[in-house]
Amino acid sequence: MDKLKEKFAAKALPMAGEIKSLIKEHGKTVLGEYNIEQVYQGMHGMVGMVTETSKLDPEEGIRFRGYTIPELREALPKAPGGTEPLPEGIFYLMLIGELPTPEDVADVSNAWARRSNVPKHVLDMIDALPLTTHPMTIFSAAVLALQTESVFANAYRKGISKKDYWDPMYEDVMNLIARLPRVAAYIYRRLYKNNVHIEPDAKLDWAANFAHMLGYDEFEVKRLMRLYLTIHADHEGGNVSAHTTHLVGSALSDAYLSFSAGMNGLAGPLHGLANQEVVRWIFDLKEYYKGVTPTKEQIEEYINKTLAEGKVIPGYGHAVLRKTDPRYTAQRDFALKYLPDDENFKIVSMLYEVAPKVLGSLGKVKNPWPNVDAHSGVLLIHYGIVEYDFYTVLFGVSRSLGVMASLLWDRALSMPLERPGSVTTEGVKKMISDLQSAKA
Ligand code: HAX
Repeated sequence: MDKLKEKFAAKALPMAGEIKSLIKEHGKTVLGEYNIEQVYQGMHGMVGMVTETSKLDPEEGIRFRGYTIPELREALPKAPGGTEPLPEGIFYLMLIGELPTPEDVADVSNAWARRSNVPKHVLDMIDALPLTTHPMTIFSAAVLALQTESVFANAYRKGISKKDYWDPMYEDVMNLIARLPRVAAYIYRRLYKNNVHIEPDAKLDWAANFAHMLGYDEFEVKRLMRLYLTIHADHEGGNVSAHTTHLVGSALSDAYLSFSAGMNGLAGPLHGLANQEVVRWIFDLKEYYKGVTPTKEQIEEYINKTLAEGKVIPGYGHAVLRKTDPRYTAQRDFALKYLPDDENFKIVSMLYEVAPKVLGSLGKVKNPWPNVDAHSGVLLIHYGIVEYDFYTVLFGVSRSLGVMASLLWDRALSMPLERPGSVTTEGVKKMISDLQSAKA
């Protein structure tokens, strides 16, 4: 048995009992109120689920098990000679709730290398899709095709006690995460590198092996990949990809079915697809100004043009955050250190000076500051990964760490079927008039 599995069981299973008593004693305690606006506008700010892995503060940004991104860039174990955390470490932290040692991280790395085999039918299925298919569609379909391997689905069919659900779910979660870099790299090489594939190297860590299979063996790309896959991992439970994975998983759909559903949400332009949209927007901006690096005034003019066309400025705004996203800041920090003279980074920096002012002046944008997606593309382009339609797949590979850790917690804590209520507008109107008559 993986050491991680033993540690998880020791940590999570007693908590299931604790939660039962907590609900028994305090189940009727009121957590908050909500209003009509929230019901109509995406349930923003309504607390409706429990997520153990991370918590988002509107002003401060994300904390993973209490640690901020700058703290984790310091504290998480790194590859020999590396400067950025290994994503294995953030997965361990989210799952176990404690900072891992280098040995813990090596154990996770080895477990994923051991579990990474992707069955041939999945690669054949990828090969069967037209080359014009969006990489996120292929990615989601490939995850579904992997569902043939679900240990949980198999155990459920054979008959398994509720209290043991977490056990096969652990196997699915680990196997799925282990297989994703190979699946994603296969999609990338097929679409953009003449269908010439690169075999995994089991000696490399998860992120370095991914960079290797994509075709980038340079130390600098591996360094970026470790940072990228760490900071995109989780953003508490309510974001579309995390919430979808959790919701679908609540029907006892296995990890593959749940994660594929989550990825379909990540593929939306208001969520993870924003990273490709940012780059498209920057390239359109450059083309508009005839390929010459635009000035701040021209950037402002182009923002206003985008807004006048009724479009959003991709990479800016957030449903919860009210300050610059610390994931943006971590990437900016990386760029200032390693690529300060990059032309696209300079545009991203000018945008940072101009866009919040313009968006803020509209008076309706609740958060005029940049989010994670405003920065990631220019770092990838700098190192030659220019195929921006693929960027959301990179995000998806990272997001697996958070949503899969959460799904495993869901099963260990016996989280039930999720089934919120809904209202009709007729019902809302009646509620309002009843309240008004009661007051009169
Ligand atoms: N550009 C232009 N207008 C924007 C805007 C932006 N970047 N952000 C918000 N607005 C507008 C909204 O469209 C809305 O306009 P209407 O009232 O006319 O409909 C108004 O400001 C109020 O919106 P809000 O309450 O501030 O924002 P929401 O919580 O409704 O939406 C979004 C949050 C992230 C969807 C939004 O800010 C947006 O569309 N941003 C651009 C797309 C983007 O970067 N998405 C990635 C977000 C982070 C993420 O999930 N990454 O994966």
